[in-house]
Amino acid sequence: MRNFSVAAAQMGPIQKNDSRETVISRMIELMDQAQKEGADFIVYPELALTTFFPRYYMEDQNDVDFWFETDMPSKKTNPLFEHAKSLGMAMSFGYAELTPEGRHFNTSIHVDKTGSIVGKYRKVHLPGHTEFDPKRTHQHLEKRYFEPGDLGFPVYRTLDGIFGLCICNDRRWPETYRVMGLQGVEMITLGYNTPSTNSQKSTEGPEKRMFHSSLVMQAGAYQNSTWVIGVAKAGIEDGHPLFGGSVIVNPDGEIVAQASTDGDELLVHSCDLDDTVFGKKTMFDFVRHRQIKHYTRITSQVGVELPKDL
Ligand code: ING
Repeated sequence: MRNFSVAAAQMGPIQKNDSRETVISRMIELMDQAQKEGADFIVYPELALTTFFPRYYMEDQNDVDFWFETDMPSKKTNPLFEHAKSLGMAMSFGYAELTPEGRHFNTSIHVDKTGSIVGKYRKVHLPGHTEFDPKRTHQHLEKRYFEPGDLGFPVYRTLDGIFGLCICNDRRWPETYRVMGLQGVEMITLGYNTPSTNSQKSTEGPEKRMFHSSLVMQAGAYQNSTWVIGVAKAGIEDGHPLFGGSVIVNPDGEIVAQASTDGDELLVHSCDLDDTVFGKKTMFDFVRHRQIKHYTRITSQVGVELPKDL
């Protein structure tokens, strides 16, 4: 038994004018509630410190950099780190990272109970576009404001198990889970900020969005026999709706807890990392079943290449 209690801390909307301090106090409130409910580890969303600013077209780099953190922890985020340490609570959360070299990433970290950053990840799959697109009901400019992550999909040992991170759009790509699965991952934590409606396809509403979001996390969990914790930033941010649907998915791909609101909401569930063992020893015992000589297209091709004789 390698049991511990996870709190998926879904966050409601963060408005453009909300200060980092206001957000940090909301995160601390959720952490206190998680502590009361016996959680050892709290998981916050993608870009948890600010509104989802990639929905706005900006040209002035100073306007863009306003949304980024140059230090982690910093004066503004230290209270969160100190509070977690005082409670002996591990945590993971996402933020916009501006490195000393001036590089911009959509980043997530895992901080252990002693306050050390034990895991760091920079979002690899950036959705959306780089220039203003007048055809869209709202912009999605992650390709404009972030570079693709340069850390790969690392795993790290903490809480007596093997953990990994990914972020939002990453959850839609099977490669994300498999690369971590091939490193023995037992729990993947991810945050997301997903618009309720498609800016290009008016027929796609929140139900379809929610279906796809759960589908990909359940598949990733099952196909790699790992826990997946998916945590939304939800609600209406300055008129732009994001959907919730945060989930805790077990290594069988079953949703064991799901958010029912679009606000700040805590899901607490006891997770046993040993629940990953059966799948890794049977159906997804990769070394016994995978035939990699037939998989070469997956890393040798970016896009579709029709066979010559097709
Ligand atoms: N958000 C979305 C996501 O992958 C998106 C991007 C929007 C995908 C709409 C599909 C449809 O959940 C982020 N931040 O990646």
